[in-house]
Amino acid sequence: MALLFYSTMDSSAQWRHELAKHLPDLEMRVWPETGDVREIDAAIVWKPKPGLLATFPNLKMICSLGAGVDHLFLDPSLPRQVPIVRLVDPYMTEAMSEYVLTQVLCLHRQDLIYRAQQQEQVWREQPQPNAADRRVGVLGLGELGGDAARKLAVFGFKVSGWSRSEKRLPGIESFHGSQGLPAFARRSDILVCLLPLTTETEGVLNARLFAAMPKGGAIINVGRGRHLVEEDLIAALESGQLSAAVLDVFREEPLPAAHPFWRHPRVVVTPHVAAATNAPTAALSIVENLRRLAAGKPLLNVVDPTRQY
Ligand code: NDP
Ligand code: OXD
Repeated sequence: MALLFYSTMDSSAQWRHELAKHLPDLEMRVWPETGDVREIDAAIVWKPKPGLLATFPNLKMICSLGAGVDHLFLDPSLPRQVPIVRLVDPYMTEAMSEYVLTQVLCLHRQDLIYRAQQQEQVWREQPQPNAADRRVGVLGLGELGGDAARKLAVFGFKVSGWSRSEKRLPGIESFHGSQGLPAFARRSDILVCLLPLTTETEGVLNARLFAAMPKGGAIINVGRGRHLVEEDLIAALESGQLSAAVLDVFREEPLPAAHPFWRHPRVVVTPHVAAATNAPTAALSIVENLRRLAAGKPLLNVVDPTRQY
């Protein structure tokens, strides 16, 4: 089997090493050294150049090097008949939940206010609600959102979640569909976005959603930058409708130097690090699918191209 590797990150040597540990006979070709394109059976890719995947006539599987697959659907010539699989890695899930818990706890314990007070040498106690009085809403109850929601509930927060399909998760109030979104927003003091980016979810973090949230609420966006309508966030922060935003993902990455988010006192910026792909553990998910492909068995973590996730 010949495998094509393409990534915008300089990680091919590490991936070659990790895959060879499990599949020593695997022939991995790193773009642009593809050799005979007819020999490529599978591709593992991150942000492939539009048009690239269509050049392999015998491609049988496309693996995303991340949990998200929106980077693939940007390609108008993506070969629609080829199954797409994505990364589901317990290590990544734990990392994401760590990030979400860290940021929710910082917002809950008013870290931004105390940091600002320290700058001014102000010794002032802020009223502090208990976790049980803080309502946290998680948009997206999949692999990542589901784990984060469960762990937030363990900390005692009042947790709810929003998904496309109806869910019953112990200790988590569940909402679904567009009809469930306003009620979900109304009970979210802190709202975490862990949705995939699709045509339906693009721009979901907008003025209407912010207006439905309790005054002084906060958002954490770890999904994708295009979930957020940036000017609506700035306006909601200026009006006091929202008190803070934690952003890990952006419409343009790296975030341009002149972008107002860098200097906004109520915005926390991190450089798309909430849950990075970790080759040693992520390789296991890819190896399992390569073995299944070779054996003609059903693939795992297959994306539904009509839903785009
Ligand atoms: P999943 O596919 O497992 O879960 C997606 C969830 O979103 C599901 O609960 C799904 O509902 C819900 N959803 C999708 N579309 C809609 C919709 N239109 N309305 C309501 N709910 C919807 O994805 P993951 O949890 O694995 O990953 C989520 C995203 O996190 C990734 O796509 C990626 O963009 C982002 N990510 C960010 C990282 C970072 O470092 N910042 C790292 C890794 C991922 P249902 O359950 O009903 O299908
Ligand atoms: C991913 C990401 O989708 O890192 O895995 O954003």
